[in-house]
Amino acid sequence: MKENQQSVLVESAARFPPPKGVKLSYGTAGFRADASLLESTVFRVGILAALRSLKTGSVTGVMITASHNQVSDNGVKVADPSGGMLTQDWEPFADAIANAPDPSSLLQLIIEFAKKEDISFEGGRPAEVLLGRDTRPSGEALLDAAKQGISSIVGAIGTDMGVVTTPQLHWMVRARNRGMEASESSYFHQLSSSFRCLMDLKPEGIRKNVDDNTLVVDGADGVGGKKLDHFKKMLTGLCIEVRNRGDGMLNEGVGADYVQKEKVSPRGFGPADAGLRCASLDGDADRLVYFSVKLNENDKIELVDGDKILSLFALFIKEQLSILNEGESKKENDSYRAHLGVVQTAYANGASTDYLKEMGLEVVLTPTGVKYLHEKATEFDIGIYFEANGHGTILFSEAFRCWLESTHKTLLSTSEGSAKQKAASRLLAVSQLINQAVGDALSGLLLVEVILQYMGWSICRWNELYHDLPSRQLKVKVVDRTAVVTANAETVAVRPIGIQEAINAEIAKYTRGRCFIRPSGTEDVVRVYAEATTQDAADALASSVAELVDQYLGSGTT
Ligand code: 16G
Ligand code: MG
Repeated sequence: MKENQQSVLVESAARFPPPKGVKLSYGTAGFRADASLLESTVFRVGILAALRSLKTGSVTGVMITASHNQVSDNGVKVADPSGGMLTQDWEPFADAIANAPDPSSLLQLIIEFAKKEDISFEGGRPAEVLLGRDTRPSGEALLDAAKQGISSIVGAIGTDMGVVTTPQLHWMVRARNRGMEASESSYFHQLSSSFRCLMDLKPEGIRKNVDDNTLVVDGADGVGGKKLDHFKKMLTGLCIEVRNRGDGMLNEGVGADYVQKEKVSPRGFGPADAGLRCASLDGDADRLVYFSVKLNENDKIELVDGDKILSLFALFIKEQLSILNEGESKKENDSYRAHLGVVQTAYANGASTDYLKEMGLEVVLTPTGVKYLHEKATEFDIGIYFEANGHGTILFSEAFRCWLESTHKTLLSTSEGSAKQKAASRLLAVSQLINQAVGDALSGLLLVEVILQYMGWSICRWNELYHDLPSRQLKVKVVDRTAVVTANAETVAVRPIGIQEAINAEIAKYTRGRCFIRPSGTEDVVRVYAEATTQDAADALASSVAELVDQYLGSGTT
């Protein structure tokens, strides 16, 4: 590294001293903390994103958001050139630079890392980073810190994409690296035209349910509600009413995380909405859940969570594949048997996993956290992944998309059944509509809506696909949550020694009992999840296992 580059780094780092006595770590979803603590971290993440761009010769992204956290928090994460999450190999470097105590130790870390990764600061394509932020008031100052971090790598360019949802920023990074236009209008154009295409391909004669014309969306008082309120004008065939568009307090009594965890209606929804189809986005619009308000039961709701969104998607995709493959089994070589798989975590309701397996689908579990599910889903031709909390998408492999495009062309030019050609068109449109970079509440919502119309289903009919097993989640405060070590996608606790046997003994007391523990990646607690055939049984199983956690690891259930 040339001297000039070294001095620019040291001088600019001196403007962003790290907060004293705070240790930050790049958790499941980047760095998150009270916004007042984050300037130096965001500055350093700007450097990291520029280095990642230099290393890969592609555009990367920085998103400033704390998702569903309270408004006084903020956070930052990096989008890799694929549009997905930052490669896990770079996370330890992110931790190291965020915690470097002064400019010279920061410089030292960068020099060593650049050497190890063979990053060249001269001659190659200059680094370019796309920047986005959500609606938090702290976002503007943090964006400036990120820009200064980027420009402390000489020649690097930071392009501000403005206030965007997390999935929009990831989509733009992916688009730029594929030579496409990376703007909000191109994002909306792609979504609305693929939605239109799917709407035009609805089967004739599906009974239109007049009660189901309107979708009411809780925008969490965040960026997603604002964007959807603007975007809905570009959509035909769907009537959307957006509430909580940003006038109230972000994430307070609103949003997908609140609705899914508390199982109650968000602020601004009430008994008058009973029976309506409602959806809720989280603070940065990468999570989506549906719900309907129960009649005469105050704020109680029927929750239609990520598992059910996944099941609806799987049903639709499987149907299109069967249409496409009809009668093809006897022919040789001309039929591509798409490998369809679904990815869930241990939090997926057992009834959903049973339902998917009964459909004949391959179901794989991964640990909690989008980066794990996403990675696994790329192993399929079509990989559908969802967390119960509403974060997920459908990934199409490049090979399958190419096959689909050429099959579609062939089907268009021959007289072969138009049903097949329509199925191919639908799958192609889904691959355009559903965000390939990351879970996206806006694109997910449009796909749900078009499938419900295709099936002629109300939200109640959809919710009847299967009945969730009663479940309970608890968290236990412990001295050291890292003392819990899990295996098999968090379904087994291998540490502390003996705890799994004790948990198994509790599970054995209940019909269809299932229970696991895991250390949280975002809070200083151990989480307990229990499931059984009745709510009382699930509650009892969860509390007895929480007691075990307390016995093995110490101090108090919250
Ligand atoms: C983060 C993850 C989410 C996961 C949650 C678990 C991303 C973008 N978000 O919000 O996928 O479900 O953490 O939180 O990866 P926990 O570890 O505290 O239970
Ligand atoms: Mg989020």
